[in-house]
Amino acid sequence: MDFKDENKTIKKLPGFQEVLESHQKLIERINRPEEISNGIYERYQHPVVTAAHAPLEWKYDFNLKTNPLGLERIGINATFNPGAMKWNDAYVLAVRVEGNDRKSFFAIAESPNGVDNFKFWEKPVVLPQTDEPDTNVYDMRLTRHEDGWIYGVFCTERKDKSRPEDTTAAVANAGIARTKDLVNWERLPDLISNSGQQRNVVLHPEFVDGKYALYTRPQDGFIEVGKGGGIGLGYVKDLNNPVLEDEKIINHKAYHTIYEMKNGLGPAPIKTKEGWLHLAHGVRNTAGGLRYTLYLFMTALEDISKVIHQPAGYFMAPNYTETVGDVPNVLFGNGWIKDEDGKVFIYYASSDTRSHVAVSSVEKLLDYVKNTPEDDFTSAASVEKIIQQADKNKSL
Ligand code: M1P
Repeated sequence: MDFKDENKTIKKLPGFQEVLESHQKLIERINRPEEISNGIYERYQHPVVTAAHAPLEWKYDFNLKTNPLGLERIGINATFNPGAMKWNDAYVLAVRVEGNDRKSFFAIAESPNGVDNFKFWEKPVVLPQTDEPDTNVYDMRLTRHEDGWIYGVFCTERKDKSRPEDTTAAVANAGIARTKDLVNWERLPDLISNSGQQRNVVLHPEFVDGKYALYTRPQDGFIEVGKGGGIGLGYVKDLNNPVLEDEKIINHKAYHTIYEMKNGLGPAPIKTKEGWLHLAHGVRNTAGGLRYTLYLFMTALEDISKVIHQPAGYFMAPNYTETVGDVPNVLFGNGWIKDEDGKVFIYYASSDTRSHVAVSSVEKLLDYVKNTPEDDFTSAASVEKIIQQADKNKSL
């Protein structure tokens, strides 16, 4: 890396050429699909965005006078849970970047092909504040709405002031911002709902009866959903006064499933001829802690509150390397992009640490949601389905 001294002459510090070169190599690394696939989607060999992708300009003071030893000044810990959309023919991610200081923020990373060469834009997103500043923001869902705006709905977290003695007590709600260029953002008021807390709130891309439709996840506490939980759907007349009305759970938690403990919607749904495709995460408890996996379901075109297909179990679960990270055993997906030709790029993060892509198509995802057996909630019923399939194959 080149450092400039006071006289603006460029000096090379020992070791920094290597830092620069390895950063460049990482960004330009070609990503290929893994050799083995289940036919439904192809996972890619490398994560698409890691903490090491963060621009060196964010991390280092390049001035030789103020940084004579060439030390990193601001550490980046993780890059995960990205929202996604197509932007001027490029694939862009609104990445949750987390610094060593544990604060998350959003930054746009762009790739020409959706699977590699992701490069952060020059500066992170500057998010305007409401009257009550956010302590932390994360997990932005991008929605290109038919009203002409691009919305970013995200989680805003603040200290729970009703429990001053507990330094871990927090309140989560949905923050709402909108933009026309992904650079300049306008902040709208936070969601106003009857639930104690909200996370995983997602804006539907179309009006429903002239109203904005929002998928929600009402919860009693910060981690525990308590009596609440499930993926909800409610309506807002005016996003300048976003009072959520008629909130109803459309996709419930269920005993002994992958979403036994809680669930939440991922990105805004993809519209297909046969219904709206949804990607969500389900959480179950284990002796080793919570396990987050991804699942799909489909809702009706004429009634977005009606689930018409839901395969049993998970669509994607953490593989061996993905289980490792800051919060182990987590896959979380809040961004996907459908191309004109029907290809679908599913962006997901593993273990709250780095972001990946898996590629599928609308055709395959529809086949998956329609033809994968649904959950009948007992071991005996699962065995019966396997035997039926094996018998059918025998008679071929
Ligand atoms: O640590 C796993 C995930 O936990 C939360 O998701 P949920 O509210 O569904 O439990 C979020 O903090 C998410 O960012 C995180 O990845």
